[in-house]
Amino acid sequence: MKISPQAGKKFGVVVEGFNAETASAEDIAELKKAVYTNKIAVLKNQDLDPGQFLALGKRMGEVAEYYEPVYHHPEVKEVFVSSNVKEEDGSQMGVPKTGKFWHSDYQFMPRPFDLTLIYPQVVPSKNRGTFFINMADAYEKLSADLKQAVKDTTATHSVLRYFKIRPTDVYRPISEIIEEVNAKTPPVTDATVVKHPFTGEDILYLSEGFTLSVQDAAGNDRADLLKELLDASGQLDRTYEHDNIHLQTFEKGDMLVWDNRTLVHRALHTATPEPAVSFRVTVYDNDAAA
Ligand code: AKG
Repeated sequence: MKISPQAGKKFGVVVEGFNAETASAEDIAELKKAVYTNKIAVLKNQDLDPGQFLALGKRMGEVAEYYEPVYHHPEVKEVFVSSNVKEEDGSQMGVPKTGKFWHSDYQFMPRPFDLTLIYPQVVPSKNRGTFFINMADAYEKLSADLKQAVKDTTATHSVLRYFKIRPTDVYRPISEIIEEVNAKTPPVTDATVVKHPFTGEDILYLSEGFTLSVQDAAGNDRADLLKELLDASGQLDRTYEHDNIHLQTFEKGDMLVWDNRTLVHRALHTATPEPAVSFRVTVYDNDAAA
């Protein structure tokens, strides 16, 4: 296994010669360390079926099955499917166009995932890739005034604005769906700056997609501060040219493994109706949390 920096990129490493079937415990530990240190690892030349992909996830930690079954792979339910391709019988596997907003996975849950593994299956020829921002770096780069302002504030996160209407929701009143979402996944509040459980870095823990509000210590809503922080991090830049934004491209056979506590991401979906399918496995790393 050879791990080297991604040429010409802000962060991330390329991993060559990684064999998911024969990797030793030391290889897995080295890979996880590389991910926490460099934030993204691109594993080259992977050829795994959904069961083997799940098995790799299980070697990295505790695999979490997504809470909404509409995303599940029909045979391996722990595999989350993003797909805009209809199956031969006209059915839909997974959900189309997921993650087209800045977020980290499960940021709206009491416990977010530590690691995300994405394994593109059908790769469009144009506009493929995912934008990332390192929110530990974004915190470091805040002005002294913003660093002072964010101290002792909390941030509240919810899936509500990006919850995907399921086929079974058709003809249901929207008020009932909103009530269900809020009961099943009530908003969660955390410190706005959290410590990375493994690296100890300070992370600005908010996203344009999932963060509803920021409050000061007295409980006052600080919508102004939320906007300033999102803006400083690069999440409000619709040109995607902000210095903090990293575009991660991929080709068939690549698997991306990233540090979901530090990075926010936003999928770049093809504007043309090109087929795109990717599989995802998400992991709680109980070693890191210890
Ligand atoms: C998550 O909840 O972790 C997601 O990535 C949601 C993606 C989506 O529904 O678009």
